[in-house]
Amino acid sequence: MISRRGFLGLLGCTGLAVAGCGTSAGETAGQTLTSARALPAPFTVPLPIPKTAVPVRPGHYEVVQRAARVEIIPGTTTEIWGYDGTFPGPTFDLRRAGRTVVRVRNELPVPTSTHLHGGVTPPGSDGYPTDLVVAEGRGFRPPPGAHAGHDLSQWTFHSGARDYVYPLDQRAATLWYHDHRMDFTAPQVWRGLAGFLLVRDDEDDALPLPKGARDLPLMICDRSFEEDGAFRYPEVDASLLVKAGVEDDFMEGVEGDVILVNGAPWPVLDVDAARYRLRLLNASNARRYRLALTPGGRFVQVGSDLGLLAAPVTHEAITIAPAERFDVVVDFSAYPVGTEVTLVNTLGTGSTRDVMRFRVARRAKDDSAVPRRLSRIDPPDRSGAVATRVFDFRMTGQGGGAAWTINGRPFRPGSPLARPRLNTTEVWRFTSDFHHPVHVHLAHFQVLSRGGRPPAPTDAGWKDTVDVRPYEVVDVLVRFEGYRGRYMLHCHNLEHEDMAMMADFEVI
Ligand SMILES: [Cu+2]
Repeated sequence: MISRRGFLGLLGCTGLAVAGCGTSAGETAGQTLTSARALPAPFTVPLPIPKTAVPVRPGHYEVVQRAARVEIIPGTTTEIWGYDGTFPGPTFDLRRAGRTVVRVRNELPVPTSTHLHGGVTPPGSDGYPTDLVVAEGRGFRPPPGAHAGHDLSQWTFHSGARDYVYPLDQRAATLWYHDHRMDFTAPQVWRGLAGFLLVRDDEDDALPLPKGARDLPLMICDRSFEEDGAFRYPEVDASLLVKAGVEDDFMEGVEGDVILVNGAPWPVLDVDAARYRLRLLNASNARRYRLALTPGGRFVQVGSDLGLLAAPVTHEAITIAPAERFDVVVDFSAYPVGTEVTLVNTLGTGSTRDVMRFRVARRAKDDSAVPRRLSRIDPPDRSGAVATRVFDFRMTGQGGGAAWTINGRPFRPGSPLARPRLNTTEVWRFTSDFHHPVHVHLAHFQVLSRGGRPPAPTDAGWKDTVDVRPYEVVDVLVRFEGYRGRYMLHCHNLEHEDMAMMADFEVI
C-alpha cells in the first residue's frame, strides 16, 4: 500500500513527464538515493568476471545463499547477500536442453525464492513469490496485515534447501537469476541476490562471433552506500521480516548514485584492439540507461533478451530498461591503441553518467566477424493470434489505498488474469501511466507495435521484457510454449513489483 505522500509525489512526476518539463522527467523511473559516504574515483577498479559455477556431478549444482563481506568500494567492505556469498552470483554456463538441477540452500535470515529470468521452466521451479525457501531451523509467517485478503494456502515453504529443475529446452541466450520473494524482491536483489545463467547452443557456437575472453557478461546496476560502506536502501524495516515497503519518497523506484558493473564501481578493463561480445544486462531495481560510447562508436546488436537476432542491428545508443539484455559486438580495433573508450549513460547526470571504461591496450589478432545473417526468426504475424488481451499497468486508488496495479487489481496469488492455451499465440497489449518494464514469465514474445507505430530498432528479436513508457501502448505477440500451469507477468521495476504490480496467468 502506498501512502498519500508517495501517491501525490508520483502524480507530480508523471505530470512533469506528460508536460515535458525538465530534461529527464520523461526518462527516469525512480528517485535517486544519495550515498552517505564520498564516492570513489571512477575507472580505478578492474572489471571483475563472476566465477563460473562448477557442478557437484553432471547436471547438478548446489549454491548457498549467504551473507558475506566483500570490497566493493576500495578501502571498505560491504555486507552482501549473495549466491555462494558473491555479487554477482556464480555464472551458470550451460547448454540447450541440458537438463540442470540447481539445489539452492538458504542460510539468510529471510525467506527467498529464485526465478530464472527468461527460462522456459516448469511452474514448480519458476520461483513463484510465495514458494519460499527458509533457512533450516527458522520459522516464518507471512508479515501480518500485508496480505489480509490472501489465501495462505498459496504460500509454500521449503526448509533449508530445495531443488530447482531447469530443462533449458530453449535457444542460446543470456538469462539471469534473481530473488523473487513476495513483497521483498527489491531489497533482496539490492543486497546482491542476482547472477547470470548463459544458455549456449550449436547455432550460436557456429557463428564467428567473439568467444572466450572476448565474450563478456556485464551486469549493470546502481547502488548507494552508507558512510561505513554498507549498502544504503530506504526500506521501512531493515530486518525485511515484519514490514514491507520503502520510504514514501521512493514509491516510484529506488536508484543509486554509484553504477556497478559485475559488482564493481565504474570498473575499467584493458582490451585488445579487437571485437568483443558484450552481454549487457540491466539488473537495476528501477534505473533505465541510454548506453553510448565516448569518444564515439557503435554497438552492433546480435542478440536480445532471448538470443540471436535474425540479422545484426547497429545502434549509436541503446536504451535498456530493468531486466532487459542486449548482446552487442563492439570493435575496439576502430580506436588507436591507448584510447580510453567510456561506456556512458546519457540519461544519467553527475556520477550516474559513467558506467565503465575500456582501455585499448594492445594490437591483437582477431578471427571474429559479425555475419550478415545470424539466425532464422519468423517475423511476428498478428493474424495467427487466437486472442487479444489488454493489461493496464497503473497506479489506482488514493491515499493509503493507492497501489501499483494491473487492470486495477493488486497482485492476488492464485487468481489469474488470463488463461492462454499451450502452443498458441496471443496479442498482449500493455498500457501504462508511467515507466513500467513489463516482464512475462515462461512465454517469449516479439514486439508488434508501439503506439500504433512500428517497434523501435531496439525492440528486435525474441524478448521477455519490454520497456513500456508513460502513456504508451505496446503490443507484443506472445507464444505459449513449454508447460501448462501457473506463471506470472509483472512490472520489473522491483519496487513496483513489491507494491503489488504483478498478476498470475495460467497456461491451460
Ligand atoms: Cu512499474
